[in-house]
Amino acid sequence: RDYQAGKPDPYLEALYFQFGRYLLIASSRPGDLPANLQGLWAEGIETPWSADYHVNINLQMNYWPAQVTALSECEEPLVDFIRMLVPFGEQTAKVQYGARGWTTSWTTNPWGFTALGRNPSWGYFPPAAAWLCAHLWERYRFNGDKRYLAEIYPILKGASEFWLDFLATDPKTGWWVGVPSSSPENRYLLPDGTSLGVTYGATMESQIVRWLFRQTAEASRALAKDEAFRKEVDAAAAKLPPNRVGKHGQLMEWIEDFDEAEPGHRHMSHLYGLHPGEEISPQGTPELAKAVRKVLERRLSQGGGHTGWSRAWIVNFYARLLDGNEAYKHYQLLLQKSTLPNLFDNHPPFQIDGNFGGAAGVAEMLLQSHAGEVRVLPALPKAWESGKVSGLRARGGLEVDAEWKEGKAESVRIRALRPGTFRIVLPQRMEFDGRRRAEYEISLRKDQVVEFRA
Ligand code: FUC
Repeated sequence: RDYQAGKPDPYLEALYFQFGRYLLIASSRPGDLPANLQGLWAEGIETPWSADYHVNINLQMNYWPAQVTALSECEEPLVDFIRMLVPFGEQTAKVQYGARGWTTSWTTNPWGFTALGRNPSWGYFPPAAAWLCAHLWERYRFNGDKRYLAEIYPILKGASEFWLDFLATDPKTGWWVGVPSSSPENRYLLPDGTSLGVTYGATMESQIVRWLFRQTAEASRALAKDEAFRKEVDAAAAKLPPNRVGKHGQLMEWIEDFDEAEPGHRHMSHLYGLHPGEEISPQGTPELAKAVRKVLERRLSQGGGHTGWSRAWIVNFYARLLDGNEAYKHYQLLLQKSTLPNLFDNHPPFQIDGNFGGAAGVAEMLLQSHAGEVRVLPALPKAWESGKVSGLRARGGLEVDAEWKEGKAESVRIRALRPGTFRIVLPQRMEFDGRRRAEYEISLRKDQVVEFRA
């Protein structure tokens, strides 16, 4: 209550992060089903949204903290669940779309439901399967296990085959687009004011499918197999619509520069390319990063971020924009406005995704490892003046500890869980091996530890 009234409480902020990890440990153990909308703490027989697995953000968000906060085992139920879905998704691809491969739509369940929902604006979302595949791929980036990669490769390939069959050529631009296509649960306005949910080539879909194609190509390269298919998906990735900036300076959510029917909508689907995707970043694509910021400002000025998971996603977005203070502001709002007295996330009603998304957001503020570099303390807010963290995990197989005082890093310790070459970006110039820099390219042996000092 004190925190909700504005009293600072760094202990509570740290506790919420650890509580998120605890909830994943308690609700997602090897051999079980994955954590559902309420983790496993659903009250009653008839539960909100049937305690199911929404896959247009919610199930995915549940697993955002798994790898980065060193809970890889807790992600096993998700991997098993995706494997279970594939044969059902193959039938759906064949019967509903006449396509190869597999797909699923906005929600699913332990009985392999992969068909469409009854309303196209929310019930129709074929990129969900490709989004789940991103979790399989990210897991490989953390564990580097080629045997695991060989097992999941057919799942990635099947999801890619679906899109190779399903995409159509836009006669105006020549781009390959999904048609019909939707931006989860949002609607757009035609010039005459008509509001519609379905279009073609929605931005989120192109981002997800582009990443799927690239992951599939990279997986085939890592396994040194399937060269012909690799060429096909590589070529297809280049034909998808690019990200574009619209009349408000915003990243366009749809293939045309439509306005949203609900400008403060909770889903910010077209920012997928920034997070959890990685094709947009302040370092790599500064113009698009600016357009992403515009989307966030517009959504927030119209009441966006009102559900717990939506607020949690915003923490992650600002962390990826390397804006620690803004990320922190939304972390505070998550705890103040969308958290119940027992620390469960409040959609409302109670829904667990915000707990997991919030914990992942904190990790994202302290360590990032996408787009080819490892960034230590990339979005440290002013409010966390001094502190320390240990045991975070980076893609490529690193374990990272850091300590900071008065907003400056004092020491950073990195241990390689397997050999590799890494580009490390520190928050400021720090000393390592007699050299003083903010960026290092380092090759590490397994179990090798490197330390950077202020
Ligand atoms: C998605 C969201 C809702 C809710 C539901 C369970 O459809 O749009 O806000 O979280 O899943």
